[in-house]
Amino acid sequence: MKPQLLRLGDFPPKVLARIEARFSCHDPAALEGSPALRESITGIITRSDHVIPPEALDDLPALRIIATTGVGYDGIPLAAARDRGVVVTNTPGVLNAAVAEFAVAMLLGLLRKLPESDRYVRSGAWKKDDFPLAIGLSGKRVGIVGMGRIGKAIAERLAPFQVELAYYGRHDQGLDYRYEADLIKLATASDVLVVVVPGGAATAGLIDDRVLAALGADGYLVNIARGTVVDEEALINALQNRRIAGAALDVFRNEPDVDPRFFTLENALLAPHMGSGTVETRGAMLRLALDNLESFFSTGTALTPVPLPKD
Ligand code: 8YV
Repeated sequence: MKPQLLRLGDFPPKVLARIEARFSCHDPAALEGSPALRESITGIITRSDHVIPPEALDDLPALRIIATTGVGYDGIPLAAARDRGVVVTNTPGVLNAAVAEFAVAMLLGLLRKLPESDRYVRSGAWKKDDFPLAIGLSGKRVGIVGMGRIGKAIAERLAPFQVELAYYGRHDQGLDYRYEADLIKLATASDVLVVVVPGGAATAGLIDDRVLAALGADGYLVNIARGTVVDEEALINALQNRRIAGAALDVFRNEPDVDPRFFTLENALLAPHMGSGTVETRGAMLRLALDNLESFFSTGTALTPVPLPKD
């Protein structure tokens, strides 16, 4: 008998079909009024951009594993999982290239005014006046906030653009790029900040009005991490008052209900959390999530478990 999974978060039909080829997959509604089904659930499959409240794990006495299709696990109640002896897995590594190249694409699009240029040509404005000059990337000082696997992949892709790279993180990793232990100092010495730290309580509001002020009126922000990492009120205010030059954002608080004030900002490039959104990458993420489940159910060990909090 196939292991019984609870599906939390939306999955397209083709993805569901691939899950159901290997597991029996149920949505929360199917468990309502069915104690027997609820008691048969041994795994949860979810998405990293879906937040699971701790109480969702209640009344699942047979739950043993939560597998997310994504590298971020800030939406998973880790302490609740730990307390219940539940393993949590993510899909690290397989999305580094996709997310990194999208961060570079957003930065170039922002600096070179790509969205505006497309609208300009389509509108016929080219017949009336010149398109405004943009900003080049070459020679700029780029500060990477969070030098994990994806941060490193971004740095590797930016280096050929002849930029000056520096980074902020928990410790100096002895890389070829300058390490800055003080985020304000990094922002002060950067033309661009690329935010790629993990989401969660430890990074909530990390990019606040002080950091934005240090980045300055000629500075640009790229957020490919989580919406929670940025103080959105401070960012909107900085963009509205041009206290920073622009921002490219792939993530927002309360996705997909993006704060409508972003929609009127000409110095913001907006994307729908699509950093890992390529056919190849989402396929690899799903495969790894399903392989984690299969490995765990057949051997008792997962392939890529995440560390659970000790206290
Ligand atoms: C999302 C992401 O997971 O991997 C992550 O942490 O944020 C993205 O890849 C994507 O929405 C698919 O779940």
